[in-house]
Amino acid sequence: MSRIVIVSNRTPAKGPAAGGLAVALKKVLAERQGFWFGWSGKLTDSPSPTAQIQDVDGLSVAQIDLTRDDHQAYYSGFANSILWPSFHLRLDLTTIESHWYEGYRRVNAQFAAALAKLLRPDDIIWVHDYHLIPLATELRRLGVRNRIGFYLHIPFPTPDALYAIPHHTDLMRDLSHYDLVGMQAKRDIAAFMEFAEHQAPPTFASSANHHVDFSRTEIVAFPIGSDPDAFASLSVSPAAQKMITRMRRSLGDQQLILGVDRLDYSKGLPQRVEAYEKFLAHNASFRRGVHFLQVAPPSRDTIKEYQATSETLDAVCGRVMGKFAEPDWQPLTYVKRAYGQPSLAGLYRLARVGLITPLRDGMNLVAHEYIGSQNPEDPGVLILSRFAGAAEIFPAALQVNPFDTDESAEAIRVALEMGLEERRARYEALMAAARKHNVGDWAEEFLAHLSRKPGDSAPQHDHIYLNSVA
Ligand code: ADQ
Repeated sequence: MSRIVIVSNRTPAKGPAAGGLAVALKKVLAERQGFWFGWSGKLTDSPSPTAQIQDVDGLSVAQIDLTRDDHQAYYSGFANSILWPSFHLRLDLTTIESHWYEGYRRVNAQFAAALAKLLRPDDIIWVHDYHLIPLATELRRLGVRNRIGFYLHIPFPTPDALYAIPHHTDLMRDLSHYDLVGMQAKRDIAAFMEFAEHQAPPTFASSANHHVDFSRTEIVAFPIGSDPDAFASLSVSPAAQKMITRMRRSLGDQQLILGVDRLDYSKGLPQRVEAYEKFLAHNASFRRGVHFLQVAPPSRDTIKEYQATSETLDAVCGRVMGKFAEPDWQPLTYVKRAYGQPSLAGLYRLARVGLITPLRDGMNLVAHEYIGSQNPEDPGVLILSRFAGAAEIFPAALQVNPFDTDESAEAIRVALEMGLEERRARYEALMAAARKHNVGDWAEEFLAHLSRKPGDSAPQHDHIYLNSVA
């Protein structure tokens, strides 16, 4: 059986895996042999031409170091100040520095050079996310002929947002050098098709001679999931119970409304707090009977747009406290730190409402985890943004437009007043969908596709929306 090589910006650390994705990919490697390749997290004066291989909890991990300048241009610059905001349709939050692109390509070339030395001819290579779009091009340039797949964890941009990215045609040509490109949702495939069919109009800086040929690349939607049954078990584990007991003590009879996110402008946090503010303003009888807990540890906090989001959130939370808090009742708690999965599972289980309202999201695994953690006898209600990839999987959630804070406020009221029968019916539909899209099957399906030799017939499953784009 071929080895599997997983490539991502960062590799897993020692200790329990932080998320379902890392668990599922570790399992793939344990079953199929292979290794994980990525950046070590170390910044050095000169780039490392060769990867250091080490054993991380029985997993073979190959890592390279990057120079400070390259990392800044590749990670904070091109990947997270251009690609991330543009792919999330936040062109207003992009910062464009032309030299970042060179750093981005340089790091991808460095990844390719170090990785190529470790490859065997029949290894199957699975590359993850927007940091590494050019990797297949760089590997092919070095003569690598292996099957190479790419999975985009974030949404694919609409054509206008794509055209706003410097060198977008080169990036799309990079995608055409993969054998398989996987995306989260039908929405992403549709946006990709839009580009593939019409391609970018020329500008004075780019000639018209840049048609990208996708005829050798399969583009398939593989919606990612979590392991809902693992969350069901975790949510009744002693660690989760400890969190539940602690929370019950402080909540008393109040119903918990919960948000869990990385602190990122794509997650719609200020809008969410504003929706809660409107809910309290319009439904005075609920005051003192509810509490909103938002868990949002900082991420990418060296980037100024992330600092600004954090400040906005501080201000909105302060405003709601000032308006509604009383000496013996606080409307919300905002916690800026991460929790381990068992504690999160406890919080999810206790929450009568899961408030998951990103402005745009590739999938949103918190939605899957919230569903998995519910008590089937007395489940909570998921309020979900229609702009998360998860919205395609979970029609039984209360879906809202996160920009319309009046609508989200009304959804909070409906969720809190929902009777047991409807909550159970919705939960059953949601749990069935979460199981169907579990992360283990997701990884197996992607790899089954990628392992096919050209000419083999396609496996039959309902994730395929497009086989190839001519
Ligand atoms: P993220 O943007 O990080 O991921 P999400 O899918 O919601 O978003 O979360 C990923 C993981 O982080 C989950 O397992 C979750 O438990 C954990 N997490 C989130 N907030 C946390 C907190 N406050 N404390 C502790 N853990 C927390 C990107 C894309 C998503 C896509 C995933 C996977 O942006 O759209 O769903 O990749 O493909």
